[in-house]
Amino acid sequence: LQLEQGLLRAINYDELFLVYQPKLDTSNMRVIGVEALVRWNHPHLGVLAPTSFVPIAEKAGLIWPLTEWVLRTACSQAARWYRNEGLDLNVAVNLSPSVFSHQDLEEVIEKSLNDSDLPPDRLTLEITEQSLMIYEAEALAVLERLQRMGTNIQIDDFGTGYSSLSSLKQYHFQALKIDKSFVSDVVTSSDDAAIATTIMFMSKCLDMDAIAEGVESEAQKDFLASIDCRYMQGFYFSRPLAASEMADFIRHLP
Ligand code: G
Ligand code: G
Ligand code: MN
Ligand code: NA
Repeated sequence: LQLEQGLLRAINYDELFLVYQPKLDTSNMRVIGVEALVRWNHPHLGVLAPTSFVPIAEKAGLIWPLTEWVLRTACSQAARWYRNEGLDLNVAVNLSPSVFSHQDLEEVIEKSLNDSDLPPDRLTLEITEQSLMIYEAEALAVLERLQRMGTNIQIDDFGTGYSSLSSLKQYHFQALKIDKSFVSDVVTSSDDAAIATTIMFMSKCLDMDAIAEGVESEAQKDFLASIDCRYMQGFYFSRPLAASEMADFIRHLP
């Protein structure tokens, strides 16, 4: 209950902040985009990870104001990187399934883009398979309009939920993100290697990109490269960074 009450204050009084984890094209070591990840700088408990408060936000009906805050902050940061540092970065925001039931979702996304003057193709929405299952028809219609507007849609944690393979066929998403639970043992587990290889194959057949998440070692990177997975994200390349650290990170890439 205390976290719940604190969360409303956190959203309204800037106790939340975003960190940004680079996604790389490992064929040329360029950054293809960054994923915004929310943190809560709690006045007594210190910095909290989203796993400890996003579920609370869901239960307390605060996921919508939280999502609005994240969208607004991520879009204005992407615009600021470009304006102040000449960094042209695509920024990705995670959308919980429940926000698809909100009637203002499209409007808030458009407003976040307009207010920050960010071109729609610089925004990526990371959605999970659940969003496609629970809100199938509505979610697909909303996503189709958002994609027509120019935003990119990626399927997060791919392979961990009930894959809506029929919606993958009906609808052309930009990318599948291979969940880190398959990447962590991809070198030692033949099952995980088979799953990663299958997701790669499927994404190619469906003309989507695939991005491996949670890459922590050179061996994982090499295996993924061997199955033609060029897009990767993970601690091996970079932990999530403060906005102010991004220019330096990019400057020091090989
Ligand atoms: O950021 P971290 O590395 O701890 O992420 C943990 C989980 O929290 C991930 O599943 C991630 O997708 C989720 N998450 C991070 N930021 C956001 C956010 O802004 N909104 C939602 N809905 N989930 C987020
Ligand atoms: O569900 P989602 O993919 O949005 O989750 C992103 C989460 O994964 C964040 O909590 C982020 O900090 C975490 N993460 C990013 N890279 C790595 C990594 O290489 N290893 C592990 N274990 N977690 C990672
Ligand atoms: Mn994500
Ligand atoms: Na994920």
